[in-house]
Amino acid sequence: SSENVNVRGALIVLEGLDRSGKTSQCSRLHSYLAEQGIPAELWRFPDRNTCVGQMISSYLANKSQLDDQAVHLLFSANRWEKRSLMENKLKSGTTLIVDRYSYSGVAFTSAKGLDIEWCKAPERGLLAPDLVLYLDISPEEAAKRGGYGGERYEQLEFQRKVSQQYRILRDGTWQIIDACLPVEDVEKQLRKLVFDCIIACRNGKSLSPLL
Ligand code: FDM
Repeated sequence: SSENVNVRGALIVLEGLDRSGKTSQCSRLHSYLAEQGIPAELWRFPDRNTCVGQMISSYLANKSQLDDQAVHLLFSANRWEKRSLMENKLKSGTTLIVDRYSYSGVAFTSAKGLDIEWCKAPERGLLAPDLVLYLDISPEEAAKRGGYGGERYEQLEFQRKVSQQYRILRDGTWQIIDACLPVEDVEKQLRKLVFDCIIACRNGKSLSPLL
């Protein structure tokens, strides 16, 4: 019906440590939404396809060195360069399922010892997610899952620090999901939360900037 013209999509972000299951849950959610006939796209940050993304990718692969501040700002710029497309997609009714966002930016850089407020500053003004889903797993459990890919941050000691920073960042609006439950149980919880969020956005919940 013509009522659907102004309906917007939801900005849904999945966060968590490496090996928490984010990426596979993102693609499960995406298929679920497709089955439901809900327009949705799968996004991820860093987006390694842009020029900035390629610099980040080479840094993560230990093929280049950058100061902590410089790479932090590249990660942020990588979100800024996608901001207007993101807004257009959402306004045209597409839901975005995003694998990592500003919270990864702040958690990973502040885990290196940089001031958390300094880390947050360049994120202000990006679009605020409608829903943050945190796949909760201890660094030790995550490490047991194996398959750390050998990129720069994929080490237990560092993941412990990242985990602490995520703890500082979470607020009452985050949905914390126990990532050690069977995949199907995690999936079931995520489906419900995502579905409800999409309905809330359709019913007029407004898009806002990240503060
Ligand atoms: N990462 C990711 C950051 O340090 N800052 C950011 O802003 C983002 C989005 O990059 F270790 C880190 C987190 C992870 C690495 O992520 C690459 P993927 O999900 O493995 O591609």
